[in-house]
Amino acid sequence: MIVVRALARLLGAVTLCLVASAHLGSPDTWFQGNAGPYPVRAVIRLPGVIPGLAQIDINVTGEGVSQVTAQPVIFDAGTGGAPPADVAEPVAGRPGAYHAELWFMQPGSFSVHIAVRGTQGEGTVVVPVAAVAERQIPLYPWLGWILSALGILLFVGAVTIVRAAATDGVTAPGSPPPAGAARKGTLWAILGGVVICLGLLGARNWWRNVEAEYRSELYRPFTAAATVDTSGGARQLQFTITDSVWRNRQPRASWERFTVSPLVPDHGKLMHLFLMRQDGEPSAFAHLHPLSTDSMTFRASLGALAAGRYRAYADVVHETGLSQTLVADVTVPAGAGNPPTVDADDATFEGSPTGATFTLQDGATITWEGKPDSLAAGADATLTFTVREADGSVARLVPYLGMPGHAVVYRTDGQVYIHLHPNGTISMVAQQALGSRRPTDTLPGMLARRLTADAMAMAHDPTFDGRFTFPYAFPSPGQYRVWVQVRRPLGVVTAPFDMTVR
Ligand SMILES: [Cu+2]
Repeated sequence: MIVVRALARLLGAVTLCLVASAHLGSPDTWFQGNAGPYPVRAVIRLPGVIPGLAQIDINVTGEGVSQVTAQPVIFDAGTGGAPPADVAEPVAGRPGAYHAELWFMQPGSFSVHIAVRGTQGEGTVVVPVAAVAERQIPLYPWLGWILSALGILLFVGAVTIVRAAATDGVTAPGSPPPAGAARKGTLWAILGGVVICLGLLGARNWWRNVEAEYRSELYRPFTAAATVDTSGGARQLQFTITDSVWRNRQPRASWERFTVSPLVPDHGKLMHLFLMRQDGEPSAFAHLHPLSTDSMTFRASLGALAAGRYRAYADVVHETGLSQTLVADVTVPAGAGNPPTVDADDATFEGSPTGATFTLQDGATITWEGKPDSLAAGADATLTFTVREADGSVARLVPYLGMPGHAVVYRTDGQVYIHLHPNGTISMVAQQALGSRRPTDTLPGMLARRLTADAMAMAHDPTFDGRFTFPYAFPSPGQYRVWVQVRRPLGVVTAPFDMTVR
């Protein structure tokens, strides 16, 4: 019985453990862009455990494609230190579709280099991926029972062998067992059983250590806190990174060497902060860009944001290309007057969805094209939106943070949050960081300085078509809200939409 209990405990130690994720409940990476002359769409599904096997689906449009490869490259090793690229296999019956599987052997900030070869030449694109252990795979009960049964069988077998060795083993063939052999055999069987149990106890301790080590390497985002400062009359949101790993720049887990590196501006902003009101309809929402007062504290004016209980999601990107979402709860008091937000890219909103089309203040509309009543979790649901002028013509859009439009997907229980762009779930600056790191970028901040200079020089001249898409699949069932933001002559505008995911 001791053995059974020890085995049960050994197996029970491997239990399910889900932690908050880097992307908050939306672990897959979606990408839409160009590999040289070839338009590429890719989804990278990480296993959530390290080491683990990632599933990569690539869709290439364009003629004459002869080969598609995928290669995982960790930030600080470069392509020279990466395993050779895997050739993605064409998917039968789906022209342009390719599938590859890549092993991620250590946690960290990776890029998946997708290379396309064909008659139009060769093109490569870098897709940033944060490969971190986010969960422990549970021991399935049926597997536990099978292993327990086999373990008991082995134990009984081993004890029987020891007993036989002490009795039959020392008896000449054909002759009867000597007197007292049965007692001697029982003693040896007990001794053998005790030795095996001690071995099992040792194995249990070893296993517990391995498990503790794995748990200490599980991803956890930086801890943060948010408060509202009303001392200056206007309401200022103060968002503070309270995490000791960041304060002391001392990594604890091995992957944290990627998060103690400087922050870099994404679309020119060090932090993109979203506030979602938690207490019911009409929903209130803000997209703010707090300025850093020191490396831990960020402040932004709350403008005309309605009072209420909010959850703040702050997106930051490290120089290593690792992006994180930091979460904090905050209560926003009613404001005295409505001071304007300071940053022209900031926007606050209060209102409720009105189906597939939302009418903006200036009479223009934003429509979710082909919006279904509900969607299946995990199903590819390219979200297409059209902005139309009041007269019904498709609008031309000036860039909002370098893009025609931004979208935030949020499950109303707060467990799923992700910021989408037409190029997918990836951060632009993470892509630049992973693509433009040089072997000479050996000191923290060297690459960050170059990326910051590049962001300043970013051209904002083009205008975009008023129709744009976000590649995405809703990760889990639930009630979702999607906020779409574009820039209009009167400023940044927001349109809310609801979606039920089954
Ligand atoms: Cu932003």
